[in-house]
Amino acid sequence: MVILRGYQFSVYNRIARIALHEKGVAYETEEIDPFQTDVPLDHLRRHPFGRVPVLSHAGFDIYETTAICRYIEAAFEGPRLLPSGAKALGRVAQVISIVDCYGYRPLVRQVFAHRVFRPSVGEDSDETEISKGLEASFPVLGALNVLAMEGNVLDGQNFTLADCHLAPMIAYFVQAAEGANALKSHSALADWWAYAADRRSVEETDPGLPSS
Ligand SMILES: N[C@@H](CCC(=O)N[C@@H](CS)C(=O)NCC(=O)O)C(=O)O
Repeated sequence: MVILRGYQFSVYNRIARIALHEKGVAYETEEIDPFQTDVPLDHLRRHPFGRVPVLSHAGFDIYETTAICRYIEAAFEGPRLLPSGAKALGRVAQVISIVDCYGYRPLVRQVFAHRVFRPSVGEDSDETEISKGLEASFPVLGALNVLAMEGNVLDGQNFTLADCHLAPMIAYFVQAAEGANALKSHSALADWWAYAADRRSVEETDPGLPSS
């Protein structure tokens, strides 16, 4: 049995879900909100840093989304989510690292959270966070646009673990008008998003907003 333990609105949770859907793996979910103070002890035993997601498969627990996705790719049959060529494989790892290190905070925690998510749950938002996030998002979008133009990754044809990783972040970012505008000026990345947004695994895992 496969169980994905995570928070429905988490982009990292969605990355793992997209990989599971792409592979055609049946799974159950256990909802854990890591932002609450009462994260269950069982979860902290599985994830010593108290974040989500954790994947459990036949008694084997694994956390860190990149590791989870690599495990899904190796453990299950289904379409391959990693290319075989050295350059493409390197680019997949590079996109994932860019997204984790430089993209998540500005795109999701600053722009999306303050412009879209917080208002949707009646929480205050901070315009300074949105401006800072937007400013920090430009080098990230620029770097990803260059990689998309090169053609080894985010090519709109071969769906890889890089696509799984980036799609939930862009899906949130473009819900803010500022985010949608910023994406438009990065045409290769915008073309990639037009392709990825229509992908069945991306559509099926859309968490919506708490208020919707
Ligand atoms: N490096 C972790 C990051 C996971 C992560 O940051 N998840 C967020 C939800 S999107 C979380 O659990 N946040 C809780 C917190 O920041 O306390 C991974 O790749 O799984």
